[in-house]
Amino acid sequence: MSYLRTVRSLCKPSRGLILGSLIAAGFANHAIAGFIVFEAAGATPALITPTRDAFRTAVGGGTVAGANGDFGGLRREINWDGVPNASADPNPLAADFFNTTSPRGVVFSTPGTGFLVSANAGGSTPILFGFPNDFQTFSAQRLFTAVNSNITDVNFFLPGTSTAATTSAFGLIFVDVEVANLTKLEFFDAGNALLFSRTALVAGNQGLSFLGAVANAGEQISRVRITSGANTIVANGVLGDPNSDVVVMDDFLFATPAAATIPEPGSLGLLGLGTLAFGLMRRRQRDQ
Ligand SMILES: [Ca+2]
Ligand SMILES: [Ca+2]
Ligand SMILES: [Ca+2]
Repeated sequence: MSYLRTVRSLCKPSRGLILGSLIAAGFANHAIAGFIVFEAAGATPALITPTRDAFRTAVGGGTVAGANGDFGGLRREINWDGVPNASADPNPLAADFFNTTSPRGVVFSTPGTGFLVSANAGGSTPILFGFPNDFQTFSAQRLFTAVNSNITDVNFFLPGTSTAATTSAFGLIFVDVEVANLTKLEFFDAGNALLFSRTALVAGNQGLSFLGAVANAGEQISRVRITSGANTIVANGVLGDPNSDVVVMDDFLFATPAAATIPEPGSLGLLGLGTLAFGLMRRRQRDQ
């Protein structure tokens, strides 16, 4: 199954409320932000590939990566598969691996204790984090997870630098989503205001779920929070809680992080509207 739809996912405030918040805050375009959602779930990679491909097209296209997961300067991917053994299970993945060793403009953080990329076959560490009956790959052979937490935060930088940046689109593949409304994506702006939130489709045991969204009104995503199920991976073959849904991740796809621009294109019109409303209010007060 697959769905493509535009979601006005947050509030739909009345025009008066919008104008009120515009006057109070200067601009508040997140309140009427829209994102184009791409989502699909299925038992095999083939069932979600068309939706992944549609997301790729929406973010600039390309199917063959250049250096550092770069697709024409427009977008990036991380499939984890090229991570060396020294940075894979049982060894931790450095949080800034994909902005230093392989600069793609993302640095991870978590309330947990770190990150793991799963082992390749043929070594002494079991593949798929030691759960071959729960996980599979979308892209072979490696998967990704936070350790001791179901939360991964993704912060964006101009690739290879410490200059904070924003993206306009983010999507990923979840593995083994079995319970609804636990696994989700949240996007935040530079002021930490929530721009977008959506839960992943249930794919069943060992299934794959794609969830991504593309800004369609100039929204600038400063941080993505990924909530992967409710369970945690403690170490290879060890869960934090045997009774709740464990979910891990495969491919990340995102628009190449770029320097934030202020004001945003969508804000210009709103700012003008706010100024107009303010002017009208003052004129009305003056006329009374
Ligand atoms: Ca499972
Ligand atoms: Ca992979
Ligand atoms: Ca699960």
